[in-house]
Amino acid sequence: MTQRTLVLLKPDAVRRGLTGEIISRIERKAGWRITALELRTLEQETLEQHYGEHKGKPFYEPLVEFMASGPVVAMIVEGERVIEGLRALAGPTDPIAAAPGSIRGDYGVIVRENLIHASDSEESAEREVKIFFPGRG
Ligand code: RTP
Ligand code: MG
Repeated sequence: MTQRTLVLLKPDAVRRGLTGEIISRIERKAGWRITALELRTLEQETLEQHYGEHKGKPFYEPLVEFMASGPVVAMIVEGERVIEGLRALAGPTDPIAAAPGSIRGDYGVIVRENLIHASDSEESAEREVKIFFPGRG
């Protein structure tokens, strides 16, 4: 089942110089392809659309502030079961609970600064691709 997903390498990943490492893990998965890639500082409006489901939660404001604190790398990744696959490669939200070998498990400590976002379903992927790459909707 070929799918596409929206991936963000969060500002902590860019600041720490981990984007190359993370991108090469994605590229090494057989049959997955990066079909769009951009370094971009996110506008408030984009973040409100992207994280709308979390509005009102205690972590929402600090999350949006963190996500606007520096550039992110936004990507579309396409390939076999890539939605589930990228969630597995990222690991669970809390990096301390994430297994070594996953991106969050290898590099993260703080829940908010967990390096990577990957769409959590086909519906989210389509919605998020349109937000970050409107021309690719
Ligand atoms: P993401 O949406 O970024 O891919 O991460 P996720 O699905 O694993 O986690 P989600 O529940 O959607 O939360 C979005 C992001 O908010 C930050 N967060 N902070 N308790 C907290 O302080 C807290 N909980 C979540 C994380 O950056 C998380 O990835
Ligand atoms: Mg999420």
